[in-house]
Parts: sequence; structure tokens; C-alpha cells
Amino acid sequence: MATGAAGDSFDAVIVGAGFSGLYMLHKLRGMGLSARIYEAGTGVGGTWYWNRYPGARVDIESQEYSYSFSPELDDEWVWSERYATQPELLRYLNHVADRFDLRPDIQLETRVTTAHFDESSNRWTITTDRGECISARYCVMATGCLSVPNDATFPGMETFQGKSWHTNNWPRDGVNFKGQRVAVIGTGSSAIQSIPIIAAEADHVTVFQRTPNFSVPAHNGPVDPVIAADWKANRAQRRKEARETGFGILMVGNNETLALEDSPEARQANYQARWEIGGFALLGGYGDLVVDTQANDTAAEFVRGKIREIVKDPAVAEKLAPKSFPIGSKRLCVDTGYYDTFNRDNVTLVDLREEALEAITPTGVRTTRGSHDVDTIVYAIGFDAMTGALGKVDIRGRGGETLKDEWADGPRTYLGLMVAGFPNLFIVTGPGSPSVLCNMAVAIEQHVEWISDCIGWMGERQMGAIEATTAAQDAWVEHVNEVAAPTIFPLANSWYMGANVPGKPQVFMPYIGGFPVYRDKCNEVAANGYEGFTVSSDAR
Ligand code: NA7
Repeated sequence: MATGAAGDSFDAVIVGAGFSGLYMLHKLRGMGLSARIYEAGTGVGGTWYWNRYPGARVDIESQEYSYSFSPELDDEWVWSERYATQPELLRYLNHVADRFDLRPDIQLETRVTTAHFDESSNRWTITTDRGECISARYCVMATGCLSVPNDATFPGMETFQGKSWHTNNWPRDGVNFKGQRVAVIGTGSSAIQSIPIIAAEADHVTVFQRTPNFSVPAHNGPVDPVIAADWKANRAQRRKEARETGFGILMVGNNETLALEDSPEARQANYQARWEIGGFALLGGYGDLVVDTQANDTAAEFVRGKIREIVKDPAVAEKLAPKSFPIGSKRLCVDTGYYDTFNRDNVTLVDLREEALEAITPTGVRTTRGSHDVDTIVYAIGFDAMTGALGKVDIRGRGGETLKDEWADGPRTYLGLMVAGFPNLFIVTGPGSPSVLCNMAVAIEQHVEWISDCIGWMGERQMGAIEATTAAQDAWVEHVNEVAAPTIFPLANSWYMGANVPGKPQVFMPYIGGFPVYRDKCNEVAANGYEGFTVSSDAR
């Protein structure tokens, strides 16, 4: 592991050693630039380093949720499961770090605390929690969209006498639930993946649900040898096809037919076939599910029907059936045996809409209807998504303006890549880009390649600073909102909207115009000499 000395100077500092940071470092080094990653964790892997809760796995098929930049890497890495587990993904990212000899330029156990732009030198001054002060021409925030926990607190949390864990900061040695009474608070993806596994081990699990979520079966298992062989033989083509889909995912089999054009019987058969395939295939069922609420409701009702079929107690099934938002407007969960878990004798569902959570007590969880004594509490309450990690660093641009202040009413970026007033600061998969509404592997590669091309272009011309103009940023933000407005996405209190974090401005953050449209726009901007950016030639 590298250790930076005080006064180090680089062409670029990269914050974070997850999927984005590792590829960014590889690209910049390949261009002959000096770069260093600073990473808070004790290892590389980002999301897949921190989220070690039982059952953690990716919700996009492994073949697609991986880097495409190196055919050799693609050929030598064999995924064992259709949806890779967290340990397998972490092994993969460690393999990438070794294979491309990245570790000498990664400094672990170091949190970047401040990043200030110095207008006289057109460089960033970056400080860390180890007291280092580093200078870099460029600062790349590869800090992830879901990396800072939602720090919502519950009254009395500190009084609990048992053990408690957050899913996104899970102990490395795991947790032994044998003989334990466990409370799980939250029913998002992390809870939905972990509850079936915890319930199989614990004495009793009480699930505290504020909003029920839609979930579809993963039908996980070993990678289908036919699919593996097809991808091996046609990988470049399959990757290309994926990049031409709106969400950067090929294996959902997008159907462009409109839902209401099919008869109810044909729709049912289509949804059933897609339910049997598993995963996001259901949302690929019709071309209008994300834009037409009536169409959407046919898919939502299909899943509610499945919940009523699977869960034996009709009252519990009704509590689990989401009715307050369109399916897909919150990220669809992909599970293994989630609904069936509520048929177990040792699982109880507490509906927080009927009995509000009042406090955590020394012995458990108290609601308006009474106390639930437990030995362990699992907080699966999500993340301060998309802006959380950027807000944790004191980022100051021109005139000492802070990013926090600039974004007080919600994030504003040009293309989700840069912010007016913050020259030479790049964000990988920032708000205003497809990011979390795209296969993250696809979104990350496109951003890293755009950023490295931009840095290369600047270097060739000996330019000192590049900065988004306010006009281009305003127009982009307007476009992002315009595209989102007619869709189902603003209709949910989701983390896409910032609605899960108390006090956070509610703005739809990702770009929903589709990955190909977005990529073409980024390419066009670059081809036109970085249209919408001001470039100054004062390299010092
Ligand atoms: P999510 O999807 O944000 O889920 C968090 C859950 O925690 C959700 O059910 C929330 O209910 C619940 N929550 C949050 N705050 C509270 C409080 N104060 N009281 C009760 N319940 C609460 O996070 P995940 O980690 O599961 O998944 C995040 C993403 O990671 C996922 O979408 C995948 O992309 C991977 P709410 O719905 O807000 O009422």
C-alpha cells in the first residue's frame, strides 16, 4: 500500500477505490499521468467492501455487471453465480487491483477531508484525516452513489443493550444470529436480501416496515452455461448491445409494445414469463411502464397478486403489498425467498404505518402499540444517496464557495460530470447523469473514459483549467427535470428523490433520458471542443 508524504503533488487525485476509482487510476496511469487514490477503507472495493450483510449480491447479472475495458480480464474471470455475491465481487475488484498493479498508487485507511481549488495555480489542494496536504491539477470524486449511510437516528438508540449493526457497515467477520431475537428496521433492497438468511438462522426476526417495496425473484443459481458460452463467443457484441439499451442492461429483454395494447390474458402471460426469468426482466415487459401510470399499474398489480399468492396470511400479504407508488419508481428489489419468509413461524411483520416506531429501548423496539424485545437490531435504512459522499468532503471552488452551499437546494451539475465554479473537479456518476438508473458498470466506464479523454485533451493543448459554464449547467438541469417530469419517478418518496433523508432537498437526481442519448450528448460536447465548458490556457 502506498503512503503519501506531506506535500505530495500529482496530476490527479482520485477519491475512492471502488469500481470507478480503480478504473480511473488505470486509465490515467496508462496516459503517463501521476495519480493516487485515497480510500477510507482498509481494502479496495467500495460498495462491495462495505456492504457485507448476509445475502448481499448485485441485482444485475454478473456477465453485465463487470468491466468491459479489458477483453483479457473478461476472458480470464469466470463468474460462478448469475447474480454475484458480495464476496465474489470483492474478489473480482481485488483481482483487478492486482492484475493492473494498481496498489502502489492506492493509499488505504485515508479519508479525504477537504478539497480546495487554488485559483492562482489552477490546482486542487487536498487534505486527509492523516494530516497530509496534497496538490493535484485534477480531483476526481469516485466516491459512489450509495456510500454514505442514512444517518437517521431513533430516540433511545444509544440505550440499547444488545448488539446493533448497519447493513452498510457490517462486521468483517460476520454476525452469528443463532439463538438471537433480531429486529430488522427497513424493507429496502438490503433488508430484502438479508431477511431470509437471518430468519433461517435466528430464533425470531421482527421486521419493521415503514413502506412495503416491490420485489421480484432473482432465480439465482450458477451462471447458465449457454449464456456463459454465448458471452464468451460474442462478448464485444453483447457489451455493445447492452450500451444501446436505455438502462445499459441487455438481459432484461426490453419489449417496446405498450402494455394496454395487449389483452389482459396476454399481459398476464408476458408478466408470468418474465417473473419466471427473474430480476429486472419484469420491468422490461412493456415499453411504457415507466411513463404511463395506468400501464405501470398492470405490472404493479401482477406483483401484488404474486405476494397474495405466496404469503399465506392474507393480512400479512396485504401489508407487504405496495400501493403507494408505481412499480419501478423506487428501485425494484431482486430477492431470494423474501415473501415466502413471512410464512415462517419465527418471522413477524410490524407495519409502522399502523404502529409508529417511538423509540429504541434498552431491550428492543417500542412502537405505539407496545414493546418488541430483541437481542440484536439490524438497521437496513439505506443511504444518503448520490450527494452524501460529496457532502462529507469540504469542497471549495472558485472564490471559496462550498459545494454544500451551491447545492443547498439540490445538486446542480453539467452532465453529472462537473459543476460550474469548481474547475478541474470531476464527479464519476454524479447527479444529473444516468448513474443509478443505468447498469453502474456501464455508466462508470463511460464517465471514466470521458474524463480521461478530457484530461488528455487538456494536456495536449497545455490547458490549465476546465469548468462548466453556468448557462450550460442551467440548461442541463432543466433538461434533466424536463425528462423526469412525465415519468413515474417523481411519484415516489425514493432515495432517487432524496426523500429518504430527513431535511434533504427533494429533487430527482439521476438522468432518465436513457444511456445512449446521454452518451451521445457527452460525445458531442467533447467533439465540439468541450461545448458548455470554459477552458483556460494558463497552465502553470
Ligand atoms: P433503501 O432502499 O433506501 O431502503 C431503506 C429502508 O429503510 C426503506 O424501507 C426505508 O423506508 C427504511 N427506513 C429509512 N429510514 C427509516 C426510519 N427512520 N424508520 C423506519 N424505516 C426507515 O436502502 P437499501 O440499503 O435497502 O438499498 C439501497 C440500494 O442499494 C438499493 O436500491 C439497491 O440499488 C442497492 P421508506 O421506504 O423510506 O419508507
